[in-house]
Amino acid sequence: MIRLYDYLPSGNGYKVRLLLTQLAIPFIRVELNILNGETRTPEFLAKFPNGRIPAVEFEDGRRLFESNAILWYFAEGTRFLPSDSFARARALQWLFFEQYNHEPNIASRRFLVTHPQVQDPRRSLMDMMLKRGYDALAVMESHLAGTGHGDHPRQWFADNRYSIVDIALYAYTHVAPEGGYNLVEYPAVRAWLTRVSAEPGHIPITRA
Ligand SMILES: N[C@@H](CCC(=O)N[C@@H](CS)C(=O)NCC(=O)O)C(=O)O
Repeated sequence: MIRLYDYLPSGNGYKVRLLLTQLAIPFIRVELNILNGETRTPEFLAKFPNGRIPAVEFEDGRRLFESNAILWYFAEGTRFLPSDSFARARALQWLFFEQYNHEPNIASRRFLVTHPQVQDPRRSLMDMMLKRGYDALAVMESHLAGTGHGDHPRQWFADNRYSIVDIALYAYTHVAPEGGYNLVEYPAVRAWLTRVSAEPGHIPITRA
């Protein structure tokens, strides 16, 4: 069976947990405590040199890390990933956006706020992360509310239906208040969060 190396509070791990659950793909979840260096042991690094979860190991020994690459692999050929080439490029656009503009600010700030005991040089960047996280939320709000030139309101991020892009962006947006973000000025984002959580097979981030 597939083994998913995971850490329950992690939104990146949650993305994979959520998709596998919604696809009804069985998996064994291996919980690693990232605070105790359990992803930095010689054994783990020999398999996953990036030293981070989520990471997946298949029965035949193949391995995959990076949450959005894992989502892409499992979503291929399912309703969670468009087949049209432009829609797929749009999906990638949002997955890269999530990793470059959204996660490094919103997820990192949440981690630092919820783990005050962890010493981390990024603590000097809390204000910058707050500002950049709000910038990312504004981009999402504009897409969903359809406020751009010649634009229209949208329910989802890619191809007019729920997809791995919604999963990837939902993972840290719905817990953004834990990192000090107030979503009151993002009504379209809040309505989209409610839609995502109403999808069949949805599980909360706290569900192992
Ligand atoms: N870009 C990676 C980020 C993975 C990541 O930062 N994982 C964190 C938990 S959310 C981790 O394992 N940290 C442990 C460490 O750095 O030692 C992804 O999307 O999978």
